[in-house]
Order: sequence, then C-alpha cells, then structure tokens
Amino acid sequence: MTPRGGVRGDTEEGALGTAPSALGEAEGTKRGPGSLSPPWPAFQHPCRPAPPPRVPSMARPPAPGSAIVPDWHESPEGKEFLACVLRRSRRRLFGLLERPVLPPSVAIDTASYKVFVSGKSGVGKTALVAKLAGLEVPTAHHETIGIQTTVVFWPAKLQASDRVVMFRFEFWDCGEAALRKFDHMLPACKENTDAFLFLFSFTDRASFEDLPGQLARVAGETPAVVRMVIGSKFDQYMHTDVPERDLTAFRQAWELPLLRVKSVPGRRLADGRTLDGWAGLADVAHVLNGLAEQLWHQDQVAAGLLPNPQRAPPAEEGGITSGHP
Ligand SMILES: Nc1nc2c(ncn2[C@@H]2O[C@H](COP(=O)(O)OP(=O)(O)O)[C@@H](O)[C@H]2O)c(=O)[nH]1
Ligand SMILES: [Mg+2]
Repeated sequence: MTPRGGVRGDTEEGALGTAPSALGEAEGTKRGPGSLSPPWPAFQHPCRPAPPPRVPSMARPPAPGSAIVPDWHESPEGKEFLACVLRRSRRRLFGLLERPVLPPSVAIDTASYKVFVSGKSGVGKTALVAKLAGLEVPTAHHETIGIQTTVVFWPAKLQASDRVVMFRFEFWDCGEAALRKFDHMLPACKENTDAFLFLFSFTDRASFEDLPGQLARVAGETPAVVRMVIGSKFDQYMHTDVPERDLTAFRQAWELPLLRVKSVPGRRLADGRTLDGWAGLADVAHVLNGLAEQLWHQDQVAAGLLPNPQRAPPAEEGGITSGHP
C-alpha cells in the first residue's frame, strides 16, 4: 500500500520534480475509513465538552519523539541537511515545482503532504505559514484573498530506521471571507488533504471556543486524517484569554496534539528585512517535527506497518506535544 504522503525517491525525479498531489493529479484514491461520517457533537464550550465519539478509524497520535528524532536539526548532521533549505542565512523559497538540491551522494526520499490551515480570521494563519516558510511575517492583519499555498521543505530523521527523509509540506491558507463567499473553496482546501492545522489565538477566547465547531465543520467527515491544534500568539501569553486549565480540559477531551507558537518577525537587519535562517528554523522546528511525526505515523498505519490503536482514555498531560514558547 502506498503511503499517503507519496514517498518518492530523490533519484527518480528530475530537478523540477512531479506536480504536487495538492493539485489533484497524483492521488485519486482516498483513504477508505475516512468515508465514515461521524456526527460530531456541536459543542458550545470547549472547556466542558463531552469527549468526541470513539471512531474506530481514528488512530491515536504518536507519542512526541517516537517517530522523529526531536533535536536532530541541531546536530552537525542535521545542520548539514538543513543547509540545503537555507541561502546566506535566510530560508530558500521553493515554488510548487522546485525542490532543494542535495549532493548526489546524499539521495534521500521526499514525502509530500498537503496541509490545510484552518481557523477564525485574525488568529494568525498567514503569519504562521510565513514563519514556517521563513517569509516576512505580516505585522498587520490583511484578510488573505482566496487560497494561498506555500511550500516548506524540512529534513527529519526517523527514529526507527535512522533514515533521513525530506518532508515537503504544502500549506493551504484561505481567507475566511473567501471561504464564506465561495462554496467551492472549502472543498478544494479539504480535498486530498493529509493534515489539518486548527489554529486558535491565545488572545482571542472566541477562537478557542470555536475549535470544536471547526473540527466538526472542517474535518468531521475525515476523522482518520491528521489533526493538530495550534495556539498562536503565545508571546502574548501574559494577556491570554485561554488559561492552562482550559487547555488541559480540551486536550483530555479531544486527545489531539496541541502546540504553541509565536509567529513574530525575527530581528530586523540593516537591509530592512528580518533575520530568519537558523534562528527562524529553531523557532518553528517543533511545529515541523510534530507535523512530520503525525504524518509519518499516519502513513505507517495506512500501509499496515503499524497497528492502528484506537484512541485511549483521555491523554495525560505529559503525553501531548507542546512547543516551546
Ligand atoms: N504577537 C503576535 N502577533 C501575531 C501572531 N500571529 C499573528 N499575529 C498578528 O495577528 C494579526 C493577524 O494575523 P494573520 O496571520 O493575518 O491572521 P489570519 O487572518 O488568520 O491569516 C497580524 O497582525 C499578525 O501580525 C503571533 O504569534 N504573535
Ligand atoms: Mg490570512
């Protein structure tokens, strides 16, 4: 069975690679279990939700660090691989058909994934994607017009085989107004997606309370697909509207990985642009590693290489991935 991410050998692709699955050419077949359509409850309050129904096809998220070596990107070997996504201490930008160039002696597989970023307007979707890609982080809020896709490459080392895999994430970010106005936008974003990132903002309680509704509306029909929750604006934690006890209750009820991010620009340099490079990568490594881990695990389960454990009783505090502030 082919893994969802469509692992491809570096040596088999030309410099321009193949068209991404997000464009719909590559992967016509969808995951079978996803066609189950569980009636997710429409919770009013995320602090006191009844746990979501136990749907058999929902794999329990892997424990943090179980699939991907967490700090590998800081090792000398990791830095060697990461150098191919950097250029003069800034991140290289990759178009839809571009890819990093590695020395011929280092042939590694590429695993490509489509990731839909969902969340209320203003929570920080566009800023997060910019931060993940090493682009200028917008400091003012401008509603994203239509769908914006951004490609991010991230090499990571697998725990099981000690193998390095190049993860290729294609983030789909869609402005809320466009989603409301055009009926075809949400289906296009959801089609063949490998993961959903659900964002809420630590400074916007309504965005947190909207999470169960988002989870139902956006990912309710595909419970087997990776879902991660991301709390943005963690740098504003002093002014948070979402206390830790609410996060704990949410995690216990939903058993989803929950990460925290601060999508703030790096130090501004003399040329007016902000520093990204190694510092920028270190800021987002926990998100990219977390995503890689969930997706790799999902592929392994889909390929029958790992058992598909059903969701267990509420996850313990320590069992949830959480990023550094
Ligand atoms: N301080 C801080 N501001 C953020 C963060 N993420 C987003 N913002 C700001 O929040 C506003 C809305 O962000 P944006 O990404 O455009 O929201 P979107 O509508 O969800 O795409 C912008 O002014 C961003 O600069 C963050 O992590 N920390
Ligand atoms: Mg936006």
